[in-house]
Amino acid sequence: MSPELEQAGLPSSFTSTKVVKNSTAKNRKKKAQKKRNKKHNNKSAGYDEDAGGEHFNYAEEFKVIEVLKEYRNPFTILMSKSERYKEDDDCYVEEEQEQEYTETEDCKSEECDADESVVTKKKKTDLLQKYYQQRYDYFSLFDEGIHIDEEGWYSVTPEVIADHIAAEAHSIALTNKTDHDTPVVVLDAFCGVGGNTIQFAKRFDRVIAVDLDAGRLEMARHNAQIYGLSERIRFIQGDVFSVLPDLADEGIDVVFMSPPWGGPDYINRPVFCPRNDLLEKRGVELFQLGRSVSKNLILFLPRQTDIFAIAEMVQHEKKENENNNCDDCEKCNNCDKCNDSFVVEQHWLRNRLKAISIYFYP
Ligand code: MGP
Ligand code: SAH
Repeated sequence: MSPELEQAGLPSSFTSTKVVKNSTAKNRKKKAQKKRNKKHNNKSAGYDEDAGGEHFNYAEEFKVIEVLKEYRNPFTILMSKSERYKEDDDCYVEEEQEQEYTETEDCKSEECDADESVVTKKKKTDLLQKYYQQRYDYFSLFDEGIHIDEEGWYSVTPEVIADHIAAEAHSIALTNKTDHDTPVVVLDAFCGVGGNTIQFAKRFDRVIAVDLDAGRLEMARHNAQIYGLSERIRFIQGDVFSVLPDLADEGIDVVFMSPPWGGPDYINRPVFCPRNDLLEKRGVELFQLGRSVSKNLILFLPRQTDIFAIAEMVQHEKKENENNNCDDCEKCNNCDKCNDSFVVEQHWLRNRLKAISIYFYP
């Protein structure tokens, strides 16, 4: 166990941080102005805008559980400048990986240079090998005959993380449920090979699992059978954009979305834009669709997701529904009704930041 985690009293296998956003654009502008005024005073306290002070800009925006802030600065994933990202200590991992793929022994030979497909194949094999090594992280019952295809390998949510999300989702569903006599239902809009679906089925009365790919959906059904949970899952093959509107009357308490991030190369983007990098620039539409099915929405996204773009999506939604604001919202900008808030959670596995979840709920 790392000394930091031991000190924090956290398990080494899995920890999660909650970052609560609670700030409007106006507040941000005011804070930015305040910060500019303070810039020179702050230099003595380690704040230096020219040398990476943007960390601190973000830090002021968010409220963080202190002990985890000490463990690892969660704001390193939120930087918007690519140069900054490259300079960051954590970045060596990605650079190392890139080297590994382009400079392997085979690739240096003339023969290999001449045949690009060999390089691609090698890269692919190495990549799948990396995921295969983590097979028990993905499914503890892997040896019972779990089925996974290529996209499944690089997209499946590790079991301990999926279990944690399921617990959070269930608690959100129960808290916001009005009719406690009806079943507690979750929609897994991108079910893949079933990493999340299976963990949801452990806690929820009913799970609706949707995926565009019939083969992968069948794998999810098969895998759920291995866990003895397929009975409570309804599998639907189709495109979320056409399937979800028809599910509005299904009494869905919470929607979970783990869409494709553009393949394993998603990590090479310094910042992942939830508007443009999801489903051919349909990120905003996806968010709105999820919220139209249930106000309780969870998005599972890359670790380097631009959180401010998420905030903008929420604010836009607020503006569209101005009736929900308080009577004096323009001036107020600070009451519960006018303030936007959502929770960002980092998912760590063996000291590695794997992904984030963003929880939206009333
Ligand atoms: P990763 O960064 O591709 O690999 O995925 P790895 O080896 O787990 O990370 P490393 O930094 O330790 O090397 C990290 C996690 O993100 C995976 O376990 C999946 O849960 C999730 N994930 C990755 N991709 C490419 C996708 C995707 O396209 N969609 C979804 N929903 N999840 C993904
Ligand atoms: N959470 C899953 C992984 C999801 S990967 C797990 O743990 O196993 C993303 C999935 O979204 C892929 O299986 C892909 O087939 C599916 N998908 C992509 N576009 C889609 C769409 N428009 N509608 C529904 N599913 C889609």
